Amino acid sequence: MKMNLPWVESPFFEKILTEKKLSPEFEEMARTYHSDGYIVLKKVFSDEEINLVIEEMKTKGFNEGFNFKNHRDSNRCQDLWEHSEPTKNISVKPQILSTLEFLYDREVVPFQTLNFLKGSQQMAHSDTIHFSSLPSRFMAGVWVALEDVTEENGPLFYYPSSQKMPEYNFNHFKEELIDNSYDNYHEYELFMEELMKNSPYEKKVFLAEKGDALIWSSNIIHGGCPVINPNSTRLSQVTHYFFKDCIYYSPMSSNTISGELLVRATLKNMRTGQVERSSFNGYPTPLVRTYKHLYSINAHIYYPSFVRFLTDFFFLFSNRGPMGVLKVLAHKWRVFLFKRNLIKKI
Ligand SMILES: O=C(O)CCC(=O)C(=O)O
Ligand SMILES: [Fe+2]
Repeated sequence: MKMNLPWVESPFFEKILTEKKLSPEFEEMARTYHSDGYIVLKKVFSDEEINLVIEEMKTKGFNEGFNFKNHRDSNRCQDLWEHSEPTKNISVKPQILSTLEFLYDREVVPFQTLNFLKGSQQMAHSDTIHFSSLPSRFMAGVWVALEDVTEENGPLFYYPSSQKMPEYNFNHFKEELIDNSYDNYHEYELFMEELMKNSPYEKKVFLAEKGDALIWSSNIIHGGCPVINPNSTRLSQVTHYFFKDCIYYSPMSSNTISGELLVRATLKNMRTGQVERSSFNGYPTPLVRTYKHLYSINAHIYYPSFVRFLTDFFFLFSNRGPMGVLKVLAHKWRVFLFKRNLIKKI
């Protein structure tokens, strides 16, 4: 029975597993991922691969003199891969990509890296608050130890099997019908903390050795333990992955009650360097911009196309300039050809 879910999260998992006729090793991997929501791959990366990344973190990611266009603070830098081949190589390592494609049965789209100097000490959360997909759950994270992790330097923690819970966002506990924003994030963290205290799930920590990787499913609850030794480092790299042919959005900045979603319009596929466009299972999706970066998926309400064109044009022009307008026009042209069966893929 096919569903709009990754097969490893499907209620028909056992049946699909039998049909796949996998080797015992792969069967075991799929079973663990299905039940626990994560798997550990030991020693995937060599010291050489990792030491190159550590060097780039020093000379680029955390070097104030280096011109870095993405977000960074004293402990965390985002999308170092755009400036660093070794960082990108960790994310696109064939063994990681093929494992993800085995688990999700769709082409994988690596789209974000985070490099940490020290333990993040982040409170419990599910990454689906930041990145989600439609069909849901086509997202995964890979956490890589760039040095050994102990109880001292703030290991990653996680709650096995917690991915089976619903995907919570602000609209599950806020009374008003609001547009969400980062300002509400701490409330979400407090909600999650309370939720996990009252849940049957048990906290585990990942005492990784340099070169180990942990693949986690989109909705597993995780965070960073307190750093006991304040002088310790905890060098690590996280990559977030989506999968092809989904609508990619951020629940944290969406209004999930009114169905207005912050659809990611600038998601860059690390494998191609190209923007990855949203679609629902490969079918073009009628997105109507309702306010700033919010979109409603709407096939029926009459919205004269010239009005849509004008509002989109002014919005795009003021946010992304003439090149942004050209790129969207090129995309619309491909959608036009796709609808007429003149091309197979958008
Ligand atoms: O590395 C950690 O401590 C947590 C990182 C995390 O939550 C993430 O990157 O999604
Ligand atoms: Fe996270």
